[in-house]
Amino acid sequence: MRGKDNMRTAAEVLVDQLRVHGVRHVFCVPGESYLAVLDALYDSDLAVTVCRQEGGAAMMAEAIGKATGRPGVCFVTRGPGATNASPAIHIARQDSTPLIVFVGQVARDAREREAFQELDYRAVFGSMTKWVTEVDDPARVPEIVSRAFHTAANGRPGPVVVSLPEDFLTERVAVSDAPAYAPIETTPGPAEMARLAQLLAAARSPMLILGGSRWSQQASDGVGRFAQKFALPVCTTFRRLHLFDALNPCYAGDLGIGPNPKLVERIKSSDLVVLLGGRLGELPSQSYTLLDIPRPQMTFVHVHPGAEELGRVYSPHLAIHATPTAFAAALEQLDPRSLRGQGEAAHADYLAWTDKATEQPGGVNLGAIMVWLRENLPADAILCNGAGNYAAWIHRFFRFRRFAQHVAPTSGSMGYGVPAAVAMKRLYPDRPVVCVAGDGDFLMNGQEFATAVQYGLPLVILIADNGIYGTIRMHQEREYPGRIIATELRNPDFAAYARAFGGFGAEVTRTAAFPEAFAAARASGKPAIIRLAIDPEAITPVTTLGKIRAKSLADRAAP
Ligand SMILES: Cc1ncc(C[n+]2csc(CCOP(=O)(O)OP(=O)(O)O)c2C)c(N)n1
Ligand SMILES: [Mg+2]
Repeated sequence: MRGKDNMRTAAEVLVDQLRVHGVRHVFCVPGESYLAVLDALYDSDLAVTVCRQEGGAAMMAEAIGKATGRPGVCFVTRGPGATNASPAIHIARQDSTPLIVFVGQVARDAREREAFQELDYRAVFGSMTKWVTEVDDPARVPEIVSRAFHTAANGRPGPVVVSLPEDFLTERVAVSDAPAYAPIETTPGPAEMARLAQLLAAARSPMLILGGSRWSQQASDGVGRFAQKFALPVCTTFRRLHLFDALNPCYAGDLGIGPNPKLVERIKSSDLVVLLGGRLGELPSQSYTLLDIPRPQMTFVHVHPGAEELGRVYSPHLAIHATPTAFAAALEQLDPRSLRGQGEAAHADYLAWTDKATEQPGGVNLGAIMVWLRENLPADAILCNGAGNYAAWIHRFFRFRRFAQHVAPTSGSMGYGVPAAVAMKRLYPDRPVVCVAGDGDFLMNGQEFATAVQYGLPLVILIADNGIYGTIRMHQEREYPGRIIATELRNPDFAAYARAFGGFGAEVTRTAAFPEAFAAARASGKPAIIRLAIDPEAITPVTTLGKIRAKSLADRAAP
């Protein structure tokens, strides 16, 4: 409770700083180490979501950072609370997402004794974060929190961890609030844009690749208009499909796992590649085979908000240190008159690749369900997922139309979809939210279904249940055919699981039954789980487990 002397506790100052910096949602699992912060939240108007595991809470905050571009915030307790939160910190790092994790710490006079649950956060999170710190002077809370927001959100965004010793949180202090942080837009220089115009005008087969963070709907629309004007083909990197309207006549598809071979060919044979916002990491670069390292084989322009990313892997012919938002605005002013790309042909390839679901073994065709969802979900619906082979059908067949319509980890962390869906439904109560999860993936954070029930969040979770850790089984059959170990799963009754938590549960064993089950899930008004009975043979949209095993055996038998 706030004192009458105009002094605030460090915890109260901290919560007031969150408000100053525009935070609306806080995710947490409580701990005795930061009771004073919880008490300060009691008096604030911030929406607090209490979760079942810090892994879920921190991923929810990360999802907020992804969808809004502003730091997501979570509070976890010391030691085990902090280590449970580490998957989300790693995701925020690899996905370039602004995230601030506040962690309880032992009292200042007990530090360095390995007190109860004590951890050296600088050592533990040092290589995973942009910044880790421990505050111990209440008067410096406004300064430290302000730096945390600036650091997490600016340049290449990423995670920040702030450790809060328990005893310091209740100390009273007279200190002023910091001003609100503002995102710093790094804009391209006129000489760089002039050079880019020359390169584009001279190119015969250019390609624009979009990735990374620091985007907005406006930036995506701006790039879309520029592309259309000059028929410039545009593709997206792994799990960044939402950065461009899939039905823009220049959209060429996404560079993920199992991309359209025609797209890969088109990029390899292009004479100019402009990479906007992304790092072109291992997955989109097709295991670093797409562009030569360090000097790409074609003229290569890299636009990135983090100066340290320019020249880190690829040595660009032209490096532009700019945020995608600022670059998109500058791009609209650019006039490379003679530019005429192959946008229409690239888009025709994309449409043909994604038009119809491929044939699959078993009663439920996940591709057909994605096609149904893309045709029947309202335009403002959000899709969330984690990692597993099931996601291949989302990437291939769902056509994302707007920014942040897809919330999923480029870092390939399982267990992300359920917490992300909870966060999206908390943030946007009026927008339909669908989570697609694998059976393995779902149970890594399935406990957060309880959080959805607790807050009355009617999201719909589709569990693609094939009874296996399918991705790993696929690799296993390729490398060690027939030697199946540790990839089979005996699953619970997922529909009954949903009902036991107080939600809606259903099961679909035939594709044709899906629309009715989906309608019933939505009509229930409750958080819902629909189990999809997927044949384990249906391992990717283009092949089966049996075929992978047979090929591997045949390759081994060959002299
Ligand atoms: C946290 C985490 N642990 C392990 C992995 C390795 N991994 C990647 S996909 C996968 C299996 C996913 O299984 P499931 O969710 O059932 O999807 P499926 O591949 O069967 O469609 C595993 C274990 C990972 N990516 N992330
Ligand atoms: Mg599975």
